[in-house]
Amino acid sequence: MPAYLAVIPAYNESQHITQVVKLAQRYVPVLVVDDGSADDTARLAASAGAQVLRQGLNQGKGAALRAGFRRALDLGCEAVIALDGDGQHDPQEIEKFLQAFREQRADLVIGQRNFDRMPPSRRLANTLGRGLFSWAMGRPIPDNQSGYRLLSRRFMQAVLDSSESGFEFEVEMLATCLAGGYTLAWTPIRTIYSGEASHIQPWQHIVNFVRVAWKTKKRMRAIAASPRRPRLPAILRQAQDAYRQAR
Ligand SMILES: Nc1nc2c(ncn2[C@@H]2O[C@H](COP(=O)(O)OP(=O)(O)OP(=O)(O)O)[C@@H](O)[C@H]2O)c(=O)[nH]1
Ligand SMILES: [Mg+2]
Repeated sequence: MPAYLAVIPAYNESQHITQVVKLAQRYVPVLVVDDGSADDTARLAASAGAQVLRQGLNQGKGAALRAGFRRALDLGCEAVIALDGDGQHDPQEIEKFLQAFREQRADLVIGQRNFDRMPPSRRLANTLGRGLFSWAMGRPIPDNQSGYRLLSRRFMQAVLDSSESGFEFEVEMLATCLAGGYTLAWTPIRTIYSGEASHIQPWQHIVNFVRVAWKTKKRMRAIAASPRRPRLPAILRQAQDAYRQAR
């Protein structure tokens, strides 16, 4: 039973998947969720040593991540590290996420990219997205679209009932984290762009992103308006967490 698992959602990633799996496996066991790829992604991932979960039809990155989280929960994992299969996330940084998890008892650790190192179109999209989503959350959120992240077991359980099946699942996850009182941490990561093809369909993404930002704004407003629950002393909170995890 592995304590940690890397979950890699992959859609037509035959060009990069072998290398990503081989590098990630140096640190943790790897599960690739092949989301209806039309190429050799699943076969290559398996021969590189990953477990492979195959979804027959393409269901979107969010749906693929949730399928991976369900498998990790069934395996009894303490946490998962999600990373992209397109080579934009350096698996050698997995240790940083584990360190933040252990030292800060974080439920969600997000790899923060440096927008200045992105090609102009991605820099613009990420900067606008950061502004809009920070407004929705009511606090600065430095990088809401980074797919390199660690989730604790209890936080995986908290995001399973999301209805977002595309890229917006990762954006909504931030609202679920802060609205639910989970611990959020950031770790700087390398920003890698080497001309990989993007699966993002710009117009569809913009519409969905604005929808999720608006939903988030309403969610955060409702929380601000509701009476505050009394905070338990830290020791009781830890006992409560331990009890929940043991269940
Ligand atoms: N399971 C699944 N994974 C997907 C899908 N679309 C993209 N992915 C995976 O999600 C990861 C990120 O996809 P990208 O299209 O590179 O998106 P991005 O990295 O946010 O955007 P860029 O900055 O343009 O690279 C990759 O590992 C893809 O294979 C999908 O429909 N299903
Ligand atoms: Mg990418």
